[in-house]
Amino acid sequence: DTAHVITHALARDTLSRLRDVETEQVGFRKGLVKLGRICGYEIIDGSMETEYVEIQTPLETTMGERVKGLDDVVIVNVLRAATPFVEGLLKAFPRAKQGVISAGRDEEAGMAEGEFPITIDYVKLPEIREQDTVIVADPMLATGSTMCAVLERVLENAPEPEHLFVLSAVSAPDGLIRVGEQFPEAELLTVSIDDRLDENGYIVPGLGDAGDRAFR
Ligand code: U5P
Repeated sequence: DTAHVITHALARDTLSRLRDVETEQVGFRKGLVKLGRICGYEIIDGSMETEYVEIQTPLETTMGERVKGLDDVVIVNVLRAATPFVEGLLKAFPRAKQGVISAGRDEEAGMAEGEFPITIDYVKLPEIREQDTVIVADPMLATGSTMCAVLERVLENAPEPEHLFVLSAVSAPDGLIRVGEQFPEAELLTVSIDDRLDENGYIVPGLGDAGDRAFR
């Protein structure tokens, strides 16, 4: 019970297209944008409250609802694969602030004891406040090495936010366990928990290298 799986039928449909090796770059990017939007709606539905507001329709005054906290959202884009995913999230959270972290696995160094060394090149984050909902998005959570390095930077010198979501499209059990152990306050959200990691640290069945499929 380490993670919450987003089971919306459109999320499963969209992820299946992303997995398909026949889905080329434009389709892949569009799919990630769509999946980001669906995941954003699921986050709102699952964890954000509404308040009642009086509204005037063209006919009469009635009670309506408004989602609370939409001004207090910070989305962290883990470059580069998360960029289209975050574009979709921003459709659900149009007033979110966006942080950017360039973090990547040193794949030349290789995987040792289930972890990769992580290089962080660029970090630009908005201020994080207690009332914020922070969403750290990376389409793939494999060994969890990237996410743990990113979360360390996001949380240093910041108060504990109201919500800290770690959002991935595809995750591996090992990575979820690692992130859950190192950051127990994080709420892990994913569209699929896949079977395993291969010897190169790729998720199987997975969808391949998300950054390459979106951008190369
Ligand atoms: N990654 C993929 N596909 C995989 C495994 C990893 O694209 O099957 C990339 C992702 O872009 C992500 C990072 O940023 O590696 C996550 O790997 P890890 O640090 O969790 O091992």
